[in-house]
Amino acid sequence: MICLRKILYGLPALICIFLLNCNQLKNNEIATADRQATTETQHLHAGMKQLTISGIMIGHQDDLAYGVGWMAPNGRSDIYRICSDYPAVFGWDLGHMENGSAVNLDSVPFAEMKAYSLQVHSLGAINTFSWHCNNPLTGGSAWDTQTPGVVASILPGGERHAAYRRWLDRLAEFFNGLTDDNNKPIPLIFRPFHEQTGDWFWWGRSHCTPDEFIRIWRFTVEYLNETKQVHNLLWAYSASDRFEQKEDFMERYPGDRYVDIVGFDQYQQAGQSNEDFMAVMKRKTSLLVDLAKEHDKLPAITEMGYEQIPYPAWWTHVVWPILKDSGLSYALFWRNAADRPNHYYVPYPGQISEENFVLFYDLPRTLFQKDIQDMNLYTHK
Ligand code: BMA
Repeated sequence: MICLRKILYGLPALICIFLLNCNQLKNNEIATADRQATTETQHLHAGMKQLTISGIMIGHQDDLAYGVGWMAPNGRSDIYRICSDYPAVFGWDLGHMENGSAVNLDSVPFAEMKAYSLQVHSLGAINTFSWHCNNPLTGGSAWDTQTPGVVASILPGGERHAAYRRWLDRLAEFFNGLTDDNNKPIPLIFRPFHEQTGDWFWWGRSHCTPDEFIRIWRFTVEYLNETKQVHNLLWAYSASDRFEQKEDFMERYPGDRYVDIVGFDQYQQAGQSNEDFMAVMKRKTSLLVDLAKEHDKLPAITEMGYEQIPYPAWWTHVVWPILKDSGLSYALFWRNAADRPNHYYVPYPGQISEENFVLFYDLPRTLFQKDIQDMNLYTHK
């Protein structure tokens, strides 16, 4: 059932369902970066495009794994606790999988992440994976930027290249192992080497040349798609907040044949006024959406938030004005940590923006899980 609250207002959504069900994969044209992407993955890509007509999907990182004051496994979600609905997009992070660790850098066991991802898929919602991988040269964290030449070291011919292939082998096994009841790999979004316009990760702007960045990105795509036969990925290229012009955003862009989704990550900082945040976000979002149109990509805010949401009406007064006429596919809000009391980005019961989040949820064009479950994003013909 489509959620009733949105039927009342949601004519665009109904039109969208109609379009989704009668118009897919025109002329067998393959529009995904991976030309051998599974049919379901191509459907997801086409379906996400169509969905931008009816609204913007709302996402949350680690939504099912933990939240403020609770840890899984217990099938909870801070968004569900407030709205009786789940987000439409679920973010996960693969950091530490590269080492063969059983848990990720935020203590989520990969076995559970797999189960959650399958649950998300069965709900008709979307999974996106980022990768805060360790430094392959020093063994330090993703934030270890002291040693130069790390990206160069994992390129073909580099001293850590073989090790990097082993990392990708582990990711490939995970991606290929995410299979549905029919033994088909579930489509997902992969967002590696994110925030590359910033300097805080070893793959960041001041730690490798544009050419090195582009080469490692393309190698990663080709290795997973061709060597490892992973064909359930949409590739997301996502910048940090450090870009002013299109040229800054595009400096490390790997090319249209290697990207499906373009995005950026940006947070409202403590002390930053709502007006300032809205102005910056509107300007950058419009720049992103223009770029996405020029390159025929899906635009998204791949991370967003205001830590502790100190302003009670933030969702309808700040977030919605940014998103509402943007043309974005989705916006993903960051995690509600269970072990860091002040590190949360969506409300939980009792948080000061809880009521306002429900108003935001009730807006006809914010899309949550119940709004997209009947879109048959993966299977429509
Ligand atoms: C950051 C923080 C960290 C976390 C990292 C990767 O923004 O939330 O606590 O380890 O993301 O998820």
